[in-house]
Amino acid sequence: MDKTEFKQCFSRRLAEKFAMGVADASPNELYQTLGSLLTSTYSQKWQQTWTDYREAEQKQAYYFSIEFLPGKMLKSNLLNMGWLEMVTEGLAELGIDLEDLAEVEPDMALGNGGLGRLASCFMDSIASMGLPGNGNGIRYEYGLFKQHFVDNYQVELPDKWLHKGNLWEIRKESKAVDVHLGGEVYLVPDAAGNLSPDYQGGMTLRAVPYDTGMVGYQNDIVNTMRLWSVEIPPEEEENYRSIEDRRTVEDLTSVLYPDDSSEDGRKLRLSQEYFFVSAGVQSILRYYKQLNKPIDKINQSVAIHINDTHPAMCVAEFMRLLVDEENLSWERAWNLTQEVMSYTNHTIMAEALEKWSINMMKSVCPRIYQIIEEIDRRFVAEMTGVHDFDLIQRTRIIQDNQVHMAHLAIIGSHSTNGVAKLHSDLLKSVVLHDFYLLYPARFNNKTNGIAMRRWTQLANPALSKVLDETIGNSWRKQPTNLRLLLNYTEDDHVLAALADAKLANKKRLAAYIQEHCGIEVSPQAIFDVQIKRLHAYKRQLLNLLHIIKLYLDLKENPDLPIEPRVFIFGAKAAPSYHYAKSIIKVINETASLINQDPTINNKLKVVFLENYNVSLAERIIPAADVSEQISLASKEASGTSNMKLMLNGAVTIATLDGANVEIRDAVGEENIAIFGLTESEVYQYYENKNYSALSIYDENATIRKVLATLTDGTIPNISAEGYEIFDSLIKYNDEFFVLRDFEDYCLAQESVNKAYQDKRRWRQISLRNIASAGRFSADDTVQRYADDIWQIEPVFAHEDLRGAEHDSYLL
Ligand code: 26Q
Repeated sequence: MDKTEFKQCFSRRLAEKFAMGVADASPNELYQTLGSLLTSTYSQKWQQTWTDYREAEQKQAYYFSIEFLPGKMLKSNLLNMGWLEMVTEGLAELGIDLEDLAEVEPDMALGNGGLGRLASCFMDSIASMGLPGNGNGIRYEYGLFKQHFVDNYQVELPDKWLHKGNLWEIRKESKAVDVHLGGEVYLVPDAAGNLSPDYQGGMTLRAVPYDTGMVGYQNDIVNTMRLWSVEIPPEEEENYRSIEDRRTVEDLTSVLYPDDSSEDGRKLRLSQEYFFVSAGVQSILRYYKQLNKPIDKINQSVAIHINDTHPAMCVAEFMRLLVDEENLSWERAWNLTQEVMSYTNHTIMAEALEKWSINMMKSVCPRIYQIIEEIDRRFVAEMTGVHDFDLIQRTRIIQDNQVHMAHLAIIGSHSTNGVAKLHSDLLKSVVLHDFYLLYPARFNNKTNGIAMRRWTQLANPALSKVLDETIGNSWRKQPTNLRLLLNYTEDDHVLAALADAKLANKKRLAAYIQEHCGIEVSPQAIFDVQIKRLHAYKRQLLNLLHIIKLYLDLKENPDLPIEPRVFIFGAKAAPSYHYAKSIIKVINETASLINQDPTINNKLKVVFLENYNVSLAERIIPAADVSEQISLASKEASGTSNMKLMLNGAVTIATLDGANVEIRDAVGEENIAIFGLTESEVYQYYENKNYSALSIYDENATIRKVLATLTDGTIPNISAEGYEIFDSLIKYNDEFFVLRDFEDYCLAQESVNKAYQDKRRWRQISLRNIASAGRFSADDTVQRYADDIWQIEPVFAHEDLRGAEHDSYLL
């Protein structure tokens, strides 16, 4: 479609939908119009993709994730369809700014953070690599809460993201399945004498899928992300008369649990997990059976991926359907299950390892519990005599009246992977060491990646333009070609162009900060960014303590030669995470103190942006000079904002944790500021039990001075929070070794300050970071999953199956 055609189509569609002309339409009406033009255009490719997959009879992967975090989809779909430039220009000629209408789209925020965003980057990459892969998750009525600050405290508001409808989704009532929850199950002999389950009581709910097209990057492929929503089956209506009963059902897919990295243990959460697992697995089986292939060859057609343990019940649900419904023997079903399933671990924090009490699992999904019991029984029987008793006791699924979901996922699958080299090594040597002894061949690493297109082409057009002009545009399809930039490290013209792009992005962010926080920041200052969920192990506190130190230093010596810096935070705390909320309060109060202090003379500003989400990330990341990746070594499984910031030319200050290690290897030691304990030093402290925060405090006057501000009134309005944080460090011995790393962190910060003072050197370091980020493309990560774990291939038949007239997005 060319621009002239587009303008005609757009105006016609607007008239049809709203009986309006461009001059009268609101941004929302324009957005709805453009969106519907896109969906009606790609739906043809979508249907074709379904047909191709069916006819090619190739294996497909299903990515089960309780979270997806796509953010806004309009511009990403435009880009992937190859329409972005044409539509931007066409709309401009109609007097419309694409940005204005893109702003109208609510973020699709059905995830907490890294894990959910990774799932969405993978969806983009799977489609863009032409791979047959689908997403499977929950269509929450409310996304992650919206964060507001009131008196510098976090307050949560509901995210009613669907209130104006969602134009990307299609409700597929004909593909609904029933899910049984609760009640009791008895095993009774059938006519052939086999035991079969007899369900008593409980409730049967309808799972209705809403499909969203995942448009591949300029390759005519449109895959599917299928999200399930609960409904009362029409034939059950009379059983749900009261508002309370109806509410119990509707609650099931109402809200996303807002805790990341902490086990919750509530019944509704377990019900959510079983609901989307059962709906997804049933729908996969139904589809497979329509192909008329033998059930015991299903492993050749289906790969199911378990994203963290939340969907681990896939193992038992798949067994249930094969054994109870398809009448396969246990042994055959078990082999198929293990071949179909694979599992990714995203965490090393013990408190995040999911466990459910036997009683709760029995009450939510009794048949699944029976099956897990049998899996566990056979596991123990098989291992007995081969491995020692203690090892078996530590690795079995059911222990201490609890079901260990990671154990179920590992035992029931053929692959367990971590998300960065260091993390995968730690899984083998520490966290899942016992399992590594049992199944060494199952363990592998798949370092995370990011959707390069969103994080450069969409988020940073200024940088993209400089890249095109310098190294050509091949990096857009092949991000490792960013390496070509290294030929220009000594080219002052290119260094200046990159710096200009960065400055333009900083001006844009500065305007946003002015508008939303009423704080004036200079775009010439260093923009120092820490954006991620608020969690003690991520150590936003370390960042804060360093800020307080700078503040005290400047108060003492206003002429201190430091580059002006703006410290920018974006972070939500889980609503029930008291300590994390206290950190937010203290950062906010420190910000007020510093920003209003005229003696600081604008050398220091602190900005905590409200409601950090994907859209805000797209605004902040292109404007960042410094990337804070300062988790305690061994605690951050990978991190992905580290990759996004590097790609956008920020210089990283980091501990050797997660993917930071691989970032250092890629960019070279001279182009990153590494500090702090290593993972093995951290483990040594654990082993020797000899960490003493108090001794560090006693021996370090700077630390004493900085910590005093928490309780002596220097930082106003934080008496409770200040003591809480002080006590966490001194009384409770500083769980995440903040004080131990403080001095080294300050030195690293000084080196960053110094590097920035040499403009040319800074620009070169920034260039080397951009040039080295290509290896973190999610396209490559996903290709490794496809090759090593899922064994899926692009549908090559594609080209032949479709006529030439379908070759581009024609209307
Ligand atoms: C569990 C039970 C009950 C309620 C909530 C949860 C829950 C929800 C979300 C537990 C964990 C999460 C999210 C974890 C997460 O985002 N982990 C991050 O995954 C990223 C992608 O691999 C990594 O880069 C990060 O290092 C890791 O922290």
